[in-house]
Amino acid sequence: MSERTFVMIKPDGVSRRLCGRVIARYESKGLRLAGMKMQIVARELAERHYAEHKYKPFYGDLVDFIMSGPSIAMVWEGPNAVEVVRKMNGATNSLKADPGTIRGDLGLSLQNNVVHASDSPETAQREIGLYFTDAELWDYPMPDAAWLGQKS
Ligand code: FUP
Repeated sequence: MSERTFVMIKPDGVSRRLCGRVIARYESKGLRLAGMKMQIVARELAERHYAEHKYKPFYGDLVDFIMSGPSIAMVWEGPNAVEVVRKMNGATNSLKADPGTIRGDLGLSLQNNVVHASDSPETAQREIGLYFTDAELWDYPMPDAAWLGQKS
């Protein structure tokens, strides 16, 4: 069954010109891009996004970092998308993330870890709702699925 997940290319990924490579990985995996938006996240949105970390010592730095430059918010869709994207992103700390993952291959540190992705379908629904309206999310046929005679 198809599932949607929220993904962000963080300011470090944008400024280091890694967007194309990150997006290509999700596309190559067969996921479908359902929504995309570039912005400098407003403080209120950043605080709502990371509300679960509000009382952690790194919260202030995290919010400042996510607002430090333009980021790209995206919704990716496909079977098991939440788990698939988390695996592709790798461990939170880039220095501990396995080679072959986005953070393992491209990330610099715990904070500069290139991407964010939802950690559960429930979180995905909440985060997608923070960043996108329904009208900003797109459904369209996948030609490769049609060629294979599958439902998209
Ligand atoms: P993840 O789900 O992999 O994005 O990781 P978390 O939700 O645990 O953390 C969110 C972000 O907070 C991480 F991307 C980096 C930052 N962080 C720190 O800066 N210090 C920490 O000790 C833990 C997380």
